Amino acid sequence: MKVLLINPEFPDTYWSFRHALPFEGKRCAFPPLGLLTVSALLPPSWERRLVDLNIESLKESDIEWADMVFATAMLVQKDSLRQVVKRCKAMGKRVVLGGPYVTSTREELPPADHLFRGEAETTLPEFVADLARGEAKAVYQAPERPALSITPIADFGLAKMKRYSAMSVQYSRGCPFSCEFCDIIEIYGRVPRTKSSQQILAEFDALYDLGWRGTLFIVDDNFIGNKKNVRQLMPELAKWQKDHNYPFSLLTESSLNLADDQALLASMRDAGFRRVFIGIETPVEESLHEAQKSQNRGDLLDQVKTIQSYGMEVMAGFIVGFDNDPIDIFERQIDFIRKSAIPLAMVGLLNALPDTQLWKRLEREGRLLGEASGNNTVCTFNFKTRMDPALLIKGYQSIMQTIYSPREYYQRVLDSMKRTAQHFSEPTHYSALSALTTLTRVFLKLGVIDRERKEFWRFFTQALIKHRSRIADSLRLAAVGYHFRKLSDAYSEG
Ligand code: B12
Ligand code: SF4
Repeated sequence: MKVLLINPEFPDTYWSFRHALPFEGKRCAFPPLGLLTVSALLPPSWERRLVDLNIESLKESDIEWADMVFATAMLVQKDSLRQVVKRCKAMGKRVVLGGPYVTSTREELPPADHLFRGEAETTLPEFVADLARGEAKAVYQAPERPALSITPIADFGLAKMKRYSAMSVQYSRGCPFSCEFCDIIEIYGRVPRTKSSQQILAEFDALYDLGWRGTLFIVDDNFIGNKKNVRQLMPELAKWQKDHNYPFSLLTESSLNLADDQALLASMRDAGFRRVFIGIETPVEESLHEAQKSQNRGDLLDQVKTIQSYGMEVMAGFIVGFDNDPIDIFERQIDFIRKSAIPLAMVGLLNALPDTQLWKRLEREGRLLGEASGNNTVCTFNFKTRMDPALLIKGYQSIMQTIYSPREYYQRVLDSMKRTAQHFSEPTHYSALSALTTLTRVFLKLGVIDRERKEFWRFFTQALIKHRSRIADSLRLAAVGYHFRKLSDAYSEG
């Protein structure tokens, strides 16, 4: 059996990092871990190929080669998914779909032969057996959420690693909180399930043996969802990193209550965590209450500062469009982001995702307008907002323009670098040649061609004086800032 695994294309959003990747000569930020996991669940004798449309195009010869096509998708990939299915069906292929979009959408899906709803650890082996008997079903619905002890090591070798700027692993699924807008807890549950320490370290080994060095994204919904297990893992992870001379710079997602646990923060620092993404959402208490985000309470700015003091750059999600947002919400978000020293502040408009508590409430209130695009940075709503939508969009654009204006952004980077200053030096895995190439590209684009070059040199001089040992980090942040500025320009025009 020959299986072609396809990851559809993402639109140009914050997380695509599309305008920043060319600086380091990469095509895409992260590999499609869902498909790499699916591949590992297939019988070893089956042949497989991966085509990630974010790094390459889908050739007719690839489709011809395959007996079966497996595609995944998030909501934001649905248009590309539709095209993929159309092409593969037109060439007479059996098409299998799975992933978060297929699991949670209420829309009509493209005409595939087999649909997988939910996690595939138990349903895929069932499908393989059914297929052998000629009795494969049209829909496979995972009966329950499987224990991660049965999740195999992802087939990392299938990915063209050099084209990605980071690799991904997953330690846990699910989150114990109950934010109203969140579909994680609907798809992956409220009881966080983790892999064992041996399992995750085996994945670190696999990536190390394949030659990966650099950023590793632990893609958990909430890394500290099961604190007991994470506390056990940390010393082992720290030892692994030390034994291998710190090959991976770790990035993960966590809830803000990470700030309450200084022992855990210290152990994460020791294990090599250098960046953490946090859902802060809003500084407005009433809106946090509305969103049932009870874990974000107290002095949020102070909590961000605590995390930064352990050497971790904080990245964060922010939302505007809550019913309780006051008229000055835009200024308040800007003010908070400025004071927080969070360079990568991902601000989005509230959207209701299918099956969430928010979706159900808006449906009850007769305010739901249809399914969202999944891209919460395009200026549309899928529900009737309390605030005038035109005002919301204008305010949203003003936040984007302000926080990504070069002077504001570079100041936040410098503030963040000051707060995260530690004694660890730059990772040793950067090759001198690639560092030099990146440096040249950044200098040329941001220091010579770009209209904001004066701000760049002002920033770079400061970084050189104050953070000489972290030049690679400052260049990375300058490149990412350019990406966000490009996006904010595009949104303001749109
Ligand atoms: C890592 C990640 C990303 C990475 C993407 C990496 C990549 N290339 O895939 C990045 C950071 C880029 C990203 C971005 C976004 N993401 Co994201 N992301 C995740 C996260 C945290 C982990 C994904 C992952 O690797 N999981 C591990 C694998 C093993 O799990 P899995 O994909 O679910 O796969 C299992 C099953 O679903 C199934 N399966 C999956 N595919 C297939 C295919 C077949 C054929 C079969 C049989 C089975 C199958 O088998 C697997 C094993 O059980 C998930 C949450 C989550 N827990 O999954 C959100 C999640 C997928 N993201 C989400 C969203 C909304 C986004 C953004 C739109 C956020 C934003 N507003 O900007 C952006 C859009 C991307 C873009 N560039 O425009 C939503 C999707 C909601 C939806 N209904 O589609 C999720 C569920 C989380 C959330 N609620 O925020 N994301
Ligand atoms: S903390 Fe994050 S993952 Fe957990 S329920 Fe809230 S939004 Fe979802």
